[in-house]
Amino acid sequence: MKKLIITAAITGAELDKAKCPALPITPEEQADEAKRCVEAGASVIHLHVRDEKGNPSQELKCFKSTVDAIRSKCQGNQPIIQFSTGGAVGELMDKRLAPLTLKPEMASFNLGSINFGEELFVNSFADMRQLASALRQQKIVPEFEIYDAGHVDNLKKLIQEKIVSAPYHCQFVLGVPGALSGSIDNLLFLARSLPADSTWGVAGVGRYELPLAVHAMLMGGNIRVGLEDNIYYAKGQLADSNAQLVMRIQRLALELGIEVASAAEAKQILGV
Ligand code: KMH
Ligand code: ZN
Repeated sequence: MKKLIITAAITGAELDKAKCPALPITPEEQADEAKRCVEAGASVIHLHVRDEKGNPSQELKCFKSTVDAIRSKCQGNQPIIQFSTGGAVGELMDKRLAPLTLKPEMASFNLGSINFGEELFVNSFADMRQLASALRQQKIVPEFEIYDAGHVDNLKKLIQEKIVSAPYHCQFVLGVPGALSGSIDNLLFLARSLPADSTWGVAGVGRYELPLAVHAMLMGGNIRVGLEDNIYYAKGQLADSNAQLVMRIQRLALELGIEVASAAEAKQILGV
């Protein structure tokens, strides 16, 4: 049976410690949290970073200090580090691409524009072509972020244009206010709409995180959890840490007889 890849989205760009006291912000906090997540079964760290003031940043130097801290904390069991190229809402593509010269193993590839709460998260076709070219240049494996049903069609359009090539690692990010909600029907629809030669995972936002994760497990998909997507462990109970959310997935997988991929195995599966 296929091994389960768990991604931990540990920080994101939208939260602060006032809303989520457990949120790792500094390179040291992010590295400690990444290590705990890897020990709990995560093999991919989806990474956003902050500047000295704790604000979201796409500056190369901020990514570098966090990556260096993670690499030195996780010696002997290095996760795949996946840079966010989405950044914070409103950031332009040139800035979003700046840290890619650090050549992380993976980077997110947002497949279209959506309403993001009251704001707009813009990913035009021109943006996507620019991103694809930067990833190709640096030999970085993309993870295709799908927030809405039409984003699968956008992926197919980019395939037709030969802008991107197989295999396609897709992440359904469901439940963003302004995009597709996290119903099981939506997950089933998306999973059967993907192009051939795709793998997929699901990141449920907020209350969708756990039910979508459980369904994905049974469907042979991968799972992303973490404070970027969901700050609660249960209704009204804030999560203590990202690792707590990862550990729950690890336990559920164990009960179902599903093996969790190690970081080395995930690297092989994802071809990084
Ligand atoms: N912060 C969101 C607006 C990504 O990492 O590529 C976008 C995001 C996607 O988190
Ligand atoms: Zn992100």
